[in-house]
Amino acid sequence: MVQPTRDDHFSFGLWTVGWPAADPFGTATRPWLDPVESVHRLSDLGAWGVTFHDDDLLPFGSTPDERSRILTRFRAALDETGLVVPMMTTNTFTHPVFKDGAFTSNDRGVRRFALRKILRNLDLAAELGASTYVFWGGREGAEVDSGKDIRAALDRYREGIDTLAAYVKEQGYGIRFAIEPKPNEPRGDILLPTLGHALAFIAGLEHGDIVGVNPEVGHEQMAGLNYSAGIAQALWAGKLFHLDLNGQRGIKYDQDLIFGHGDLINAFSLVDLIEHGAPGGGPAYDGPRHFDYKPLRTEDVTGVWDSAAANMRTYLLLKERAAAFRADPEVQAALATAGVAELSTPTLNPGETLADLAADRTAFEDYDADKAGERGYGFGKLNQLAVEHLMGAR
Ligand code: 3MF
Ligand code: MG
Ligand code: MG
Ligand code: MG
Repeated sequence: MVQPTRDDHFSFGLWTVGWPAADPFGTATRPWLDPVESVHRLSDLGAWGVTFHDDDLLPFGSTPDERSRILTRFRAALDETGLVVPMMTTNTFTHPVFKDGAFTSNDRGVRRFALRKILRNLDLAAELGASTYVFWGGREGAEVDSGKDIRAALDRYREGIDTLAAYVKEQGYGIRFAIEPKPNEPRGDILLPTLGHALAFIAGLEHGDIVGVNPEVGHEQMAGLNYSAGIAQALWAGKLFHLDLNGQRGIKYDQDLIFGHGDLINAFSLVDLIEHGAPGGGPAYDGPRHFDYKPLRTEDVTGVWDSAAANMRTYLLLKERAAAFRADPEVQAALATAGVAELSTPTLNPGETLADLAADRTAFEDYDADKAGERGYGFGKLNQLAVEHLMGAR
């Protein structure tokens, strides 16, 4: 059960296992990793897919010859292993040209260059069969309030996404976009800082029908938010197109820990939600289980592959524990006490008007608010059952 298979749909970014572990205070602690080796190692571990930024595979500034040589080798590795490329994305953050952003740089030439860079990689994504294209706008932001007109920046962000979405439709690529929110790092303040901001932005797009979100565990938690609650809202909105699984311990820099190595209780409720759907039914997530983590800087190459395996193993263990939680009659009883299913009943009766409600004395005049206020919901007991299942104590 805890041995990953292709059916689990686990995918990894090339930039995760391939991170050489340079940070703002220290140089790399690990050698460059050949993407072809990553494909083989991930496949051996039971992964199903590999994802990447253009520059992860094809270094910035590669000549057409270099690009085709690298792509030939990479495709051969995919063919040999059967690994798929479910998602691709663009690096619009590393090169100094993007230091003030890509879609939202104050410099118009940079914005035009960014569009071209993304367009070229979208064509490659279509060729490789990717169905999701992620936009993480890490440099779309500012440190200085008066240095960025946020309204104009959002206009340009919208222009960029809509222009590219229109292109994808015209070309008939079966690709959907997924915006990845993050509150800060590398910019002091990043545009579309949370999943909620991104959903509001998407609602104002012309081509928003093919645009959803790619929320990352750590990014939402860096904003102090509840990841699984956010994922539930994205599912509710029909906008959970992809996700980035990892771990984070509180409001600090982006840790990209192994999945579950941060808020384990929230990871449990997340896996329960995306595997089983809401308690009263409702859509579960059927897209890739994508890991965007970083092997700790302290690890050697052995630690890289151990940590990749750990992400999948933790996910599968949580899936097993969540199934046991759902099946437990004591949990069912606790859910009933808490009234969880009752929330799915509409507040008004079918056909009932506000005038009918106003005439219903049992709803107000004869309603015993004090008595209702005495109700115990038993949420603490319910959560203890979750914790005990999570610990393998039940
Ligand atoms: C940074 C990230 C990014 C995105 C990636 C798009 C470099 O905090 O999470 O990883 O996930 O750019 O997939
Ligand atoms: Mg992160
Ligand atoms: Mg990240
Ligand atoms: Mg990410």
